[in-house]
Amino acid sequence: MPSRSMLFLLMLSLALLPGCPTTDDDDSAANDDDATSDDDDATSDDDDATGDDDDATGDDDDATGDDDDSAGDDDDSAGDDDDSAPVDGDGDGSPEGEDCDDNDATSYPGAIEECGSGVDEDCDPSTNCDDTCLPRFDFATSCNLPAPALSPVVHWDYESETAGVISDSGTSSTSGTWTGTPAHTPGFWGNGATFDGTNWILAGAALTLPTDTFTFVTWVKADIVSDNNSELHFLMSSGNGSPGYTGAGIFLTDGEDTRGLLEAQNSAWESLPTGPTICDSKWTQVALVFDQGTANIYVDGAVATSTTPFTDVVWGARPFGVANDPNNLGRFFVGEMDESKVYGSALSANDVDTMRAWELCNRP
Ligand SMILES: [Ca+2]
Ligand SMILES: [Ca+2]
Ligand SMILES: [Ca+2]
Ligand SMILES: [Ca+2]
Repeated sequence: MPSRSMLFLLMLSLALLPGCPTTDDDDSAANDDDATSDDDDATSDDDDATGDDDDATGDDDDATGDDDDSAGDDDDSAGDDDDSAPVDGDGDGSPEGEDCDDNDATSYPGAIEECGSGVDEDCDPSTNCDDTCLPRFDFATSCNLPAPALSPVVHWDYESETAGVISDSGTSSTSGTWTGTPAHTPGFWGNGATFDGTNWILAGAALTLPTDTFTFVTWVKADIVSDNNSELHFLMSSGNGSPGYTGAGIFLTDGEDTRGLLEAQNSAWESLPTGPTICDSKWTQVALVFDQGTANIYVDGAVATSTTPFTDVVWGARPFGVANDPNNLGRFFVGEMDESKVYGSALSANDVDTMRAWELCNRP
């Protein structure tokens, strides 16, 4: 019969036999020094290597690419945000971060600008038509058009003048001299010119233009309630009235009405075609196009065509000018103009439209 001491030694030797598993980490070190896949120490770090997150610290310290903790951040490296779906607060299809106003479903990248809304619909502050008469303008689509390939005879941009003389970037180099005080104010494109009834600009002579095809076009902004309320407030004119029944021009009447002036001296013909109206105190494009007897007046793409039969214009000797009639200086214009141009050809409706769109898209 084994003694008591022999029994103790037997039990001790069984316990020390190799291969007998120890399932708990029963030391006091901070490492998990067993080989099982659980983290059975108490130090709150995950010190095993099995790839599962079996601690309680709330961070995802494995490398499996999933976000298996409960924190609100995406702390894996899989490239997707697997914590939560993208937020589109206003349901306009543009998620938070991309949408400039995720509480307004009318604003998102690529939306069409509503002019005068005071809202940046297309999420691009540089594209804005609020100061124009247009109801809306699609910058995303219209601004893919190329620049119109047109060479004006005269282009007065009103950016500045030297000693009261405004230079011309058109092919005729027709400079103009201010009567009264020059007034350059922020216009449609850079600076424009402001006319108060005591100032206007005249060139030294009439323009040399074809008698059967030409175009006058300018941006205009005028108070249609307070100003230009009588007849004949000239925007642009050339060769008008010397001798009588010569030249051409475009003017405002009764505040908002546009009209053309076409004179043919040989038969003492005069035609005063009526165009569309302008709106109040916002920039609008106005054009008079004469094309072999037909006169078209455009206001922001709306057109009125004169059906009055007319022959070629006869150019007289009165100088080209803006904001007054060189034949009668009581016919002044009150308001603002910018980018006034004359062409020695009849622009098409598409030419006029394309020019307006290009200038809207590219103005500084
Ligand atoms: Ca929005
Ligand atoms: Ca807007
Ligand atoms: Ca915009
Ligand atoms: Ca300008």
